[in-house]
Amino acid sequence: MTADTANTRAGFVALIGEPNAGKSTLLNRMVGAKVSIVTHKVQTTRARIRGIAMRGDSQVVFVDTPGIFRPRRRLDRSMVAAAWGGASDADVIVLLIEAHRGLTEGAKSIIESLKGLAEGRPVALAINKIDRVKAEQLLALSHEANEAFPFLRTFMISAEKGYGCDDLLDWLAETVPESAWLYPEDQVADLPMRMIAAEITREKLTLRLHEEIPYQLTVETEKWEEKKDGSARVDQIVYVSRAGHKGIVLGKGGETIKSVGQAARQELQEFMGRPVHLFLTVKVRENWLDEAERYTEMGLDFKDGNA
Ligand SMILES: Nc1nc2c(ncn2[C@@H]2O[C@H](COP(=O)(O)OP(=O)(O)OP(=O)(O)O)[C@@H](O)[C@H]2O)c(=O)[nH]1
Ligand SMILES: [Mg+2]
Repeated sequence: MTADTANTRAGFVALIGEPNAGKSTLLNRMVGAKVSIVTHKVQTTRARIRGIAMRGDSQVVFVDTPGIFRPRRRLDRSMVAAAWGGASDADVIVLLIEAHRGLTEGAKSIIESLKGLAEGRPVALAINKIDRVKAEQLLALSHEANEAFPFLRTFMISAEKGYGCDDLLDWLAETVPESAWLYPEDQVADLPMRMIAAEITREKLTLRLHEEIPYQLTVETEKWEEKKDGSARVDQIVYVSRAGHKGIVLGKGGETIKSVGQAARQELQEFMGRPVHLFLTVKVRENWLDEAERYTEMGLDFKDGNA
């Protein structure tokens, strides 16, 4: 054993579950910074996003994944494949289910797939959003879920309020393998800045736009320029798939895109701790959902075959 690994532990922990289960909220809570975007809508996260938490001598690298659901479009298939890829590469898997929704058909189907994939790896259950239910309900749910799968541990948590999160992190810190740390101690995310910046803008768009539109757009950081005064100029493109969507994203007199830009700039500035000039351009690109390059930009594998 080298001096580096004498007492340290490090490993990957995949957070998996149905869309909206609270995976990204939990990752941000564990890391203590907003690394992954969160909205009240399903299918917010599109790719694997790593956030790093330190606990004693352990480094726990959380892998946030897209929600697992029955895919319909090509993008859906890539997202679900990324989620399972995250789980199969991880040292430890945490399945999140929502306390108030219980063991849904979707959760049961994830559990069935987990049976083949777990292969002796530690798998824990996190019943999230316990702030939304009465304590009595939790025992029955925990029992039902543990009948369906031999979870090594069950945690009752609220990712939003923080309940139970310390216990979960303690357990993960002692469960990841003995290893040298995988990242510098002070690093919180493993995602290029241009991608974090694009995700922040996509979050603001998703929060302000309705129905199908958030699912039909993508954001890319096209240019990143460091200025002499310490600020950064960031140019992004919002790709929409229909001409009609462009007007909606822009809003009356450009109001919507303006408020999205302001909110995104503010958050990006807070994240970077310095001034940012953000420029958004909306472009119609009917086939972006079938273009391999768009998937590469998102950090997803492009799935061949019909969507
Ligand atoms: N009440 C309550 N709400 C929560 C809790 N954790 C997350 N939420 C909310 O649930 C919604 C979804 O949270 P996300 O973290 O985006 O969920 P996700 O699993 O990453 O969703 P996808 O990326 O779409 O798969 C947001 O509105 C969160 O604020 C919790 O502990 N309690
Ligand atoms: Mg998410």
